[in-house]
Amino acid sequence: IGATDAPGPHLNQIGFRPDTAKRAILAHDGTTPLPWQVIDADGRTVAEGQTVPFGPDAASGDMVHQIDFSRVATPGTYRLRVDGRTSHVFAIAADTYRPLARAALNFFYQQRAGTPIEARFAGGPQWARAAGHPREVVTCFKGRDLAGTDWPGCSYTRDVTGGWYDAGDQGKYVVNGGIALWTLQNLYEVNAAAPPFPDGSAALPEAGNRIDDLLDETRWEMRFLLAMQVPDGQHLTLPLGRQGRGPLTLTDVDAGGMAHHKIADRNWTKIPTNPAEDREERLLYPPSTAATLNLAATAAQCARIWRGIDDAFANTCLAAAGKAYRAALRNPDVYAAQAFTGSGGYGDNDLSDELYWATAELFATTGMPELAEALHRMPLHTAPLAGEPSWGSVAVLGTITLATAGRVMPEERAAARAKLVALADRFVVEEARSGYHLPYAGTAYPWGSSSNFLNRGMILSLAARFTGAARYRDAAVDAMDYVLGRNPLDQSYVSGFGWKPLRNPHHRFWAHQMDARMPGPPPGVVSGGANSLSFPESASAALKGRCAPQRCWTDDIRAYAHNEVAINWNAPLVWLASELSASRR
Ligand code: 9MR
Repeated sequence: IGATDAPGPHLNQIGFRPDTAKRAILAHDGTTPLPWQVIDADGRTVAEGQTVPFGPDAASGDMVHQIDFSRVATPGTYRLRVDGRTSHVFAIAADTYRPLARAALNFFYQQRAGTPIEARFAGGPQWARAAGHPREVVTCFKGRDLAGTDWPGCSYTRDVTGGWYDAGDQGKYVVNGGIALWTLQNLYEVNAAAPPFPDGSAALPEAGNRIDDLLDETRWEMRFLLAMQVPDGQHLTLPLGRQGRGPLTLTDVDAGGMAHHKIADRNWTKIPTNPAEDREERLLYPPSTAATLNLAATAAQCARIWRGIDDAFANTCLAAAGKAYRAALRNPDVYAAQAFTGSGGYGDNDLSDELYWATAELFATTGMPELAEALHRMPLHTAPLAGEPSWGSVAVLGTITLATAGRVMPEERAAARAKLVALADRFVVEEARSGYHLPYAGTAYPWGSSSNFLNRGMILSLAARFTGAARYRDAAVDAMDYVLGRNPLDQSYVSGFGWKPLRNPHHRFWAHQMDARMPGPPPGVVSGGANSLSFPESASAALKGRCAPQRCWTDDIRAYAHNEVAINWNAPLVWLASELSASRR
């Protein structure tokens, strides 16, 4: 079989499970169906059919033909031939997703702050590094910010050593830490009967400690979030007003129990910067209600999960969650101060979803009727879900918890499941409008769009669990297929997986593209992916106004709005790859 230079059919580059949908897309200008064949390792045709012309597809900018070879279910290696073009070899195997799930989880180990990263856990000596920020005892930003607001600082220090670095930068943000941690804790919780990473299954220093490896990893971040809580009785100056852009502040507010929004460098560090060599000043930034509710939600979830495994830790989490929740009710509209350099904003003007999420988590943990009443009074409780989760849109995380976990009455559980299935139905309907047959028909690709696909895959997988209907699981596979190569760039957005993997993420340590002494990314790291909305630096500037949405991407370390990696993007990759690893039919 001779492969040609023309782009072959686009498909998931790691292959398929025997029992789920198998689709490929061919970009081709004609409108008459074309014959295709699936060819096995011995060169025999095992399936054939005709492409289904879709016509022009706005998201890719292509005229496309769809190919469905789902009926090929025998494990083996294959190629797909169509229009004189032959694909790379791909596999059909029951364990297609397992190596991806493992590698994607290992990203969190590699992002750990405050501890040396060891070659034997990191996959090789090139990824070993000395501890970054090994003793992070810090105090609050003091002085004038970019908006001219004066911050008095605080009279205490916090030991916030540990946690995960957020992304390609080395900031640690409570808001984004919250959704990433929730996602991994949820992966444990919905699989408590058959944990995806039992003790000893992951490459971790804690493996063998008789604690589930996924919980070892989540505890690393949970401890950090707990440390970000403002001590009791502390009166602080807090930002006032939407977007926290100042210059107004409220002085002398009882901030005890709130969470600082972030701990980060005063100024942006250059790329590359080995975390152990970061000499920039590190500071706590003012507390925000959003961070406080992220702490309340994840700590409540922690309290549930750890009960019976480590009761002392569960109690610590529960106490912190209650304190954070009360602090958020006392200070409900403290929007994150934004006028700083050196770190990202994670600013959010609508905190009703954060409140809903935290209330749902605390209710699921405690069963307190007051919390159920509070939930039922919120408009979000009866409203349809807005969409897949993101760091600033978290109501759906609360709904997932009500649907799957904790002390929730059957009617409450059923209503939450119905909302999630209705959301999944919207994603399934979108497939018919997508040339690449994706559960995402829009043409606005936001910063981190890979995570929109992965989070949709999570919602679809939950709907598959609740209903047993195969169409949801197949649509979840479609979402994963996009991330792993079924896209017009024929790009696997995950490092180390596929014939055209991510190579040059925006990252201060995996900066091989800029400095040959630095490593490239370890396997299992997902790029933010196509972004059709913002082109803030020179590497992507040439794309602006010239790319179809799915083509707005470049594998360049400088392209931070297109090619960064982040904990809230890798977390749903772990979730979905783990889910697709399990047999459910
Ligand atoms: O993921 C965030 C995205 O939704 C925002 O549009 C963008 C700009 O504010 O910031 C992204 O988050 C970045 C954070 O601010 C700093 N660390 C890296 C994150 C991923 O790029």
